Amino acid sequence: MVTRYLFGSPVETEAVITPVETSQGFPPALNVLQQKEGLLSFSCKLEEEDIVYGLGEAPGGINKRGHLYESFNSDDPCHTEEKKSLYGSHNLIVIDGSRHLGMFVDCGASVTFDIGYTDPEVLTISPSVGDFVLYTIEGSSSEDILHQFRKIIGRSYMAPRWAFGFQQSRWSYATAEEVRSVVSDYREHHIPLDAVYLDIDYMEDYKDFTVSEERFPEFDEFVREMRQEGIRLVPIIDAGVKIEDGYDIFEEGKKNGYFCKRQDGTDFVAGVWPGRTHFPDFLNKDARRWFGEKYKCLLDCGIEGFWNDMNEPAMFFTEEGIKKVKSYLADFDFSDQSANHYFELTNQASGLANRREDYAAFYHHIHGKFVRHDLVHNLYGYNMTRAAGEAFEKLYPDKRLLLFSRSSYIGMHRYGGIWTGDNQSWWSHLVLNLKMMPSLNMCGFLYCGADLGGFGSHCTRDLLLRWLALGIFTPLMRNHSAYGTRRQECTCFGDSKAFEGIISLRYRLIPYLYSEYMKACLEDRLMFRPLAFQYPEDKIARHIEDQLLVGESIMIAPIVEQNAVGRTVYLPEDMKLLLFRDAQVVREKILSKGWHYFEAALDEVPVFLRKNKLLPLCEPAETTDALDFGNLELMSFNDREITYLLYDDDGLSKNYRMPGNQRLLTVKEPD
Ligand code: MIG
Repeated sequence: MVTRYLFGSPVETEAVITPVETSQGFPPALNVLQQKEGLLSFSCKLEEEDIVYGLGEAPGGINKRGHLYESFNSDDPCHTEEKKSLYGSHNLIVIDGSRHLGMFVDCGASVTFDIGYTDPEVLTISPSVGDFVLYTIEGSSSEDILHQFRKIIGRSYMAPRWAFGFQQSRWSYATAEEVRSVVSDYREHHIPLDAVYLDIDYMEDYKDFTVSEERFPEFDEFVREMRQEGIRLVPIIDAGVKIEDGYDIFEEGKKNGYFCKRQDGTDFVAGVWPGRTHFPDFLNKDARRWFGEKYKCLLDCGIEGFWNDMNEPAMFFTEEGIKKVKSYLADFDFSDQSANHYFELTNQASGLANRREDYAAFYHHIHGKFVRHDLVHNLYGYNMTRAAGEAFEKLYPDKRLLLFSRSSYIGMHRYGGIWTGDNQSWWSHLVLNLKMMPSLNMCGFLYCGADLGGFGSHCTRDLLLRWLALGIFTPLMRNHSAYGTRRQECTCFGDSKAFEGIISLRYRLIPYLYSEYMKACLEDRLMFRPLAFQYPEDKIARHIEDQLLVGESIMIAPIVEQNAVGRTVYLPEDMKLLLFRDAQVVREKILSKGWHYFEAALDEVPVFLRKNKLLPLCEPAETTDALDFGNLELMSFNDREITYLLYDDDGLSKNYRMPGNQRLLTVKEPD
């Protein structure tokens, strides 16, 4: 049962789209505290056995207990353990243990979640403003609660099937020639590949919806050429619009008042990649329609997918910030030799980016109201992606396009997916990728993934191989790396046979992964689940954080430690270990419920098949378009006749419910 509590008069976020009855008064399950005038906090006791799930894209474990989190979309490329915020704000949590209770704080401003951080036995939620909606969700289990939640926020975005292929990115492939050479390297090494990303350097001076004539001459021809190679190009779109006379996007936005404003009504200015930019007012529906339609120029060139970046929005500096530093420097007292004085000096300059003061210095026009940005900050990236999603719906009502975003809020899950931003080539970020998947699913984000191999820092061969061995299970499977780091394409680490094997296995798994993904979308369920959801009575399974169920048939237990040749795994029931090398099973073993140690070399991928479940595999191919779902090998470990519902559609249109899309696969009882 979902109950809605309204506080003050919040801006409508449209995260929840199914009407929910509003209750007067306070939620009975929570203590309501007055932080200060007009500001409320909600708290409740955590019992020893309670696990707290949720928060989507957040640092920390699957169990969020013990930490402090702040929902405030942040462009912070250093995702260390103590961080409170990342790029998305997904204010859903579920208490699971002594009781089952879900809470969703629908609020575009900062919200703090103290989940047993200050007091290990107390959970406190503190919105930074008095205007918000709180939903409580009661149910028989966490999965039941999450299912109810997903029902009220609406169906998740569904990516086209080609977006399940392997995708290669880098900041940047700056010329058509460079893209061609990446593609031909992959083809030469027989490593499957479906898409190549265009980062900011494809544009003319970082201007949205332009393509550099010099570096990508005859762009539509080039897009066509790549399609013939089986490759889709996916360009980046940044939030900031370059201020430049004669640039149509700038001129139109200025003329129509579509940019965010300062309090005095002038267009707000921030420094980002193109230099001085304006931010489109994505919270204004007219501006949203205008910006969304701009994607058409690239769609008309044959582009079928986009990634929206810098939409927290990220700012490198503002003129106001620089003025402040300048005046600080002008008054700098050289006679004061204290360390604090020195630290203050360095903080001044390094604190220029993404200042909270700057987020409080510009405004949106929302349904006739002038709303200060920091009060709706977390909705910005969501609405940029919504702008694109709504335009696609109009331009191509029956075509699925690829769309995902860096910054997000619940509600955006209806328009696109997420990549989890600027991680690093660190083993700990491989672990973070693993742990984030179920939390993202809980909040409705099913098409997601991390930069495989890590964005920042220099990646090593062993890290990339182990990371890909996890990445082959995530819907978005993209290798991406930052400017200045070592090249990270799978062809850059000597012998590429191991990469070919792991990525080919991904393609063999697509019938299963795509089925499980589509069913999860259509039925408002999770694709990645903590073990606790499937085995609630199993006290050990309840606390396992480095193994996940992927769909109904398999469990994964990735090796996430440098130099490890194997690892221990807990089986909550009898399972069959399938060890793949070169996309073939090279070892298989039925293991009984309990703890086991297994080994897997760098070129091997372990998959645990659940008893009486079926795993369909197709033949590998170099692109998703070449996969044959009609010719499947059925892996099973069964003592009775079993079936599997395969979801298989054209992968491109929106005819999800066609009767022919579901096919029952059967394996007979063994003799
Ligand atoms: O300030 O476009 O997260 O994926 O490669 C960096 C360049 C801007 C941040 C994105 C990253 C992308 C990079 N962008």
